Amino acid sequence: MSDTAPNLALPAGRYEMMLMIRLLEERIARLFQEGKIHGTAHLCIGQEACAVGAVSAAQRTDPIVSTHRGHGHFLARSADPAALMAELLGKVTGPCMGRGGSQHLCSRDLAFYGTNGITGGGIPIATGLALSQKLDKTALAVLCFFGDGAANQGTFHESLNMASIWNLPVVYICENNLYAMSTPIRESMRVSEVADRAAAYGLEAMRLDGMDVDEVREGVGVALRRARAGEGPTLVEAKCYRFCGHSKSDRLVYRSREEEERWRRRDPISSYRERLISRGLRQDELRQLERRAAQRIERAYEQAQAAEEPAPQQVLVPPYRKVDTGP
Ligand SMILES: Cc1ncc(C[n+]2csc(CCOP(=O)(O)OP(=O)(O)O)c2C)c(N)n1
Ligand SMILES: [Mg+2]
Repeated sequence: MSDTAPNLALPAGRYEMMLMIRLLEERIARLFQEGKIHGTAHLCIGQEACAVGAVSAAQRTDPIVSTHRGHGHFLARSADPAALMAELLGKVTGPCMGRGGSQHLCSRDLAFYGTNGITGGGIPIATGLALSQKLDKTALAVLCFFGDGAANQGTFHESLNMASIWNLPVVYICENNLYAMSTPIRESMRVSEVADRAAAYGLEAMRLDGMDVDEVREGVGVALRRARAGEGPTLVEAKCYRFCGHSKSDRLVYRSREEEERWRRRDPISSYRERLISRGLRQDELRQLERRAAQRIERAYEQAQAAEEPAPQQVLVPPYRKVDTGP
């Protein structure tokens, strides 16, 4: 097998990318415990199908706006785990030269307009990006990720209204993992689904199974085509579940082990593996691909570990590094 980046247009490539995200985040969790990564990090373990499905439906130059839970979005776009790892370890080879970290991770070269520690903070940024695509008459459409908690922020309501009246090329993707920190969605909104709110602003609504990478890819693909055709924005709700705590200090007292187990049985990675086998992919091919994904993450860690720390005199240099955008 070659060592080119996983091809997300192919089912095996989507499987490999989901696995890379999972393995990278498990590595990140260990590095946190060992005190090698500082600050905070929110893991998307369990939500990989949303990231890979949505990003795989977009063109490489379509702008992406992410959230505080954004490692998966970044990796799906960049396919460069070493850059992400370096950023988290504060090394100069990170896309923000180690100064962005998990919560301020961005790369103009990748049209990746940032993870964001402010709940709902990315939604107006995505809306502005969509307005600029329209004014500049580009053929690009924006992917805007956010959580169910962010759908209760004013930024969500104002942005959706504005995007709707101006018919902006943007796809709003709510990764509804049923909780905002410890608050279950049923305690924070009266409507049963975030997608119900699309009607209030005259947007198309789309409800997707966020544990199914192909369903997300297909649905977001339809929404992107609508956006590009000038048919306006869509509010996509992808129901999913985070398998880990909200962040590193969460004891998960607000949800039951039974609920977690129910969702774990729908693990987006193992269930997709079964689907690929039922469609004729051989076990040994999958195992080879799994070994390669694990090697890629280990190599990424070694490269990031070996990279330089930023020099003090670099502090005034704008924190952007050119990222290899591949072929
Ligand atoms: C404006 C703002 N308010 C509160 C917080 C604290 N906070 C961090 S993450 C989070 C929950 C976000 O929930 P959701 O949007 O559902 O995303 P998830 O963490 O579930 O992916 C909150 C309230 C914040 N970061 N920013
Ligand atoms: Mg949530």
